[in-house]
Amino acid sequence: MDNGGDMGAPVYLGLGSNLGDREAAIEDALLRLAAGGFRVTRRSSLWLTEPVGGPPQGWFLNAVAQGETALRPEALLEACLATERELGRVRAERNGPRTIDVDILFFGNERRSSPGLVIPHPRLHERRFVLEPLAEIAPDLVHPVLGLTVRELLALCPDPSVVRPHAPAGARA
Ligand code: PH2
Ligand code: MG
Ligand code: MG
Repeated sequence: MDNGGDMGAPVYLGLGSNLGDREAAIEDALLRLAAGGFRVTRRSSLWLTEPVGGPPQGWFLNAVAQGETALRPEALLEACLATERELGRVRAERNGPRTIDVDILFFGNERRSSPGLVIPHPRLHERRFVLEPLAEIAPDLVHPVLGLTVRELLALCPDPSVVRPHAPAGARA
């Protein structure tokens, strides 16, 4: 049956950068993902976030994008990893500094659990740097496994790390 061009339920990606021009990396990544078949329908603002885990490292800019895609989850993951490579990400140390990280948070209500791809992202509910930007654009979205809204997950999140709005370039002191 013709689905009238429906690309399915919204997909949410998390983006993070703490190396180089962080803001440019997030913008560049979103453009590359769009070119690769992820149509961005909403995006959060940029949030300045304290690093969680990993070695001592600089603060991140984090953001979340909502979009639609005809790609299967595995193909979208490939597009995310290709974007990371194109932006010069070098995977040295787990949770180490990176020019860009692009994670699939939700893919509609789908669930996946293979070694390279777990959907929903298995740690998103533990991470304020994901929940805060997600709550900005989708507070009523229900986590398909945990059965709680993003707003509820944020209220319950024990992560004490600092997450605050990133002042736009023109408004910085
Ligand atoms: N990503 C991680 C580990 N820690 N901390 C912040 N603040 N932002 C991130 O994007 C981040 C992190 C693993 O991908
Ligand atoms: Mg990540
Ligand atoms: Mg990642």
